[in-house]
Amino acid sequence: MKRIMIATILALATAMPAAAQSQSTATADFVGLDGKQAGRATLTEGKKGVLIEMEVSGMPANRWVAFHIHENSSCDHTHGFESAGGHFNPTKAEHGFLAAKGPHAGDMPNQYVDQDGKLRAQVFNGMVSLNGKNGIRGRTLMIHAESDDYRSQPVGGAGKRLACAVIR
Ligand SMILES: [Cu+2]
Repeated sequence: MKRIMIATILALATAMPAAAQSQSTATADFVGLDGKQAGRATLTEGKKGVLIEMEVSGMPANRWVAFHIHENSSCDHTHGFESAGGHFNPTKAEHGFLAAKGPHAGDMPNQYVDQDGKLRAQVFNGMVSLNGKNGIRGRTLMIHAESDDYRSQPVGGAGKRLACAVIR
């Protein structure tokens, strides 16, 4: 049994470097307000956008929370992740899927946190790419304490920033 597990781990380890170096994939490690790692996202670029797959722990249980791409490349937990800046908004649009002049390219649907405080999600954002003009590599993924109302300016009432991840 042990031998089989070691073989599997080795196979995974040798398969991983190629994917990590690819221009069409990225990873983002989430940091919580305590400064500790809270989870991870993997990002894969498709022809018309980016697929974001993630799992983050220590989030508020049984609640919908806002999830955005913010513009800066910094997650400073000592100042509530303000260093990440505002939403990624290359077209100077309004915030919100339901706003008259929205949305920001970094706007994404609210996500649900399980009763164990884990947010598990797979989200496709068709307004961004990993590299180039609308590229999000070097920007940040952000999870908030409240849900996004998809209308209010400039952040949809999303509340406190709880977890932040720089896309690398
Ligand atoms: Cu946000």
